[in-house]
This record gives sequence, structure tokens and C-alpha cells, in this order.
Amino acid sequence: MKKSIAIIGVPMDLGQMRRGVDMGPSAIRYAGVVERLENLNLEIEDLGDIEIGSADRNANSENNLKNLKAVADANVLLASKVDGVFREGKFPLIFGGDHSIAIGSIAGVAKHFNNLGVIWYDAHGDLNTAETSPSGNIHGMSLAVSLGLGDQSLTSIGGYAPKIKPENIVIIGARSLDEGERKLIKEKGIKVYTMHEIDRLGMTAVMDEAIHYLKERTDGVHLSLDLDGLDPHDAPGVGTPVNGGISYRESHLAMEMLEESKLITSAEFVEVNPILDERNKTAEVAVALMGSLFGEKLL
Ligand code: 6HN
Ligand code: MN
Ligand code: MN
Ligand code: MN
Repeated sequence: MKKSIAIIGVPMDLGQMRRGVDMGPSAIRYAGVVERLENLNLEIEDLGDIEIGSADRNANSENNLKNLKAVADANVLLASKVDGVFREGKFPLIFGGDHSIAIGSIAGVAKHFNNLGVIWYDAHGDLNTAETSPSGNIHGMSLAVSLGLGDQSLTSIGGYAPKIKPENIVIIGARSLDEGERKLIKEKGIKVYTMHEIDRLGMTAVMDEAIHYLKERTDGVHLSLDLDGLDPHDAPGVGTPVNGGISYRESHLAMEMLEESKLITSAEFVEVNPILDERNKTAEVAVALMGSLFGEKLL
């Protein structure tokens, strides 16, 4: 059967403070994603964008959770949209927007599996809570929320919590972790391949291990790919760049290995900010990586 993919855009920029990331979905479409995937003989349907409400960005955030209501509301919509895509037997492919949208993506996906796994490809852990966050930005909290940690208006989205088990998570590319995040990683025993392991073992071994690890314990895997997982030389259009990241080629290799593994059951590409980008380079990288993830071959 021909694989059928449904694209959902989420022009969310309220999970952090830099403007422009709301244009990420447009930039990714402009970079030719639909044509690229259609060339792989996939059936693509673009469902358009989720509506994002407004928020008073200058308001003092109560509880160290900036724009909480607007972020929660949009994620409720996203969760139900993703749920609908799954019910139709299609593969949800979500474009951000900042990484706070993983809350809704995972909420919509997780109920369709007994044991969802998550690959969190990111420079960051996004494992903060209001208590540990240095910024109050919800894009730095979305993985914690999916573990059931954080404000109830976020953890309860989709009507259940937690969405995932700590042992079903693999973080790849981490190189900027806050104190509270390190503590949580140790406490929960979350599997993390930092840049150190990627340097030391090489991407092939890291992905082999990650795939094997998730295959053993999960029945579906959501790929949450934050473009800042890549090195800023290769993906400059992101709001929170961190030097010393994963290269373009290593990222392709990772996507190719995921494609071979047939592990991935939903995916999102987030944090593309065209205002901070160089001639849409980061959106083009995102689209190229999607090409590999969905089976593009060099020869
Ligand atoms: N992201 N750890 C920092 C914070 O504010 O919590 C940065 C988070 C970045 C989040 O890249 O999706
Ligand atoms: Mn992130
Ligand atoms: Mn990040
Ligand atoms: Mn470089």
C-alpha cells in the first residue's frame, strides 16, 4: 500500500521569545517539501495550519510559564488534529513552529500506541518545568510535559497523562542542559546521546544503539527533530543555536538509518525561523532530511 502522509503546520511562536519562528511552516513548504515527497511516490495531503491564538507577550508571566493559555489552547487543537490523522491511517508530519508544539503532537499520537517511543533530536533536553526553567519558555519544557511533569493545563491535553515513559525516550545531540534537566535525566534514567557520545562512537553506532533500544521496548516511535540539534553552520535559522552540533551529513545518516529501521510512525520538524536564517537554508535542510527519512536514496 502507498504510504499516505498528512502535513500539519503549526505557526507557533509563543513557546519562546524570538519572533519569526511562526513562519517556519511556510518556509518549509516554500522549500518544496510536497514535491520532494511526492517524488518518492508517497501520497501527500497538506492539511494547512493550526490556528494560534494571541497573547500579550509583554505580560508578566505568572508561574514562570510564558503565554501558557495560548500555548495550551493551540496544543489542544493540534492533539486532536494529529489524532484524526492517525484514525485515517495516515502518517502525521508536523511542521513548527517552536518546540512547545511537541506537547500536542505527542498527545495526539501516544494514545494510538501501548508504548510510544520518542527520539528527541535536539541540542537541548526540553525537560524543564516551571520550577527549573531559567527562561519561563514552554518550548524548553515540552518533553517534561509529555512525561507528565508540569502545569496541569499542559500535561492533561488529550485527556490523559503521562504520554510516554522515561525509558522510551532517546535524546540525541544534547549539549546544553540546565541543572534541573540533568537531575531529571539521572533520576528517570533517560537515555541520552550527548555530542560526546556522537563524537566518540560515531553516528552509525549511536543510531544502531538507539534503534535497537527502541525496537525492544516500543510499538511506535515519534521523531521530534529540533533543527538546533544540527550545528548552527548547517542550520543557522533557529532561535536557540548552540555550537558544536550534529553535522548535515551525520543527520542524513541518522534519517537514512531510521528509514531502514521502519521504526518511525510520526514526525515533526521544529524551530525553523526564517528571519534568523540565511536564504531559507534551514528550511531546505529540514526538507532534505525529510527526503532521507522517507526513503530518498543517493543512487
Ligand atoms: N528548544 N533550556 C533552555 C530553556 O529556556 O529552557 C533552552 C530551551 C530551548 C528549547 O530549543 O526547543
Ligand atoms: Mn527543542
Ligand atoms: Mn533545541
Ligand atoms: Mn560546522
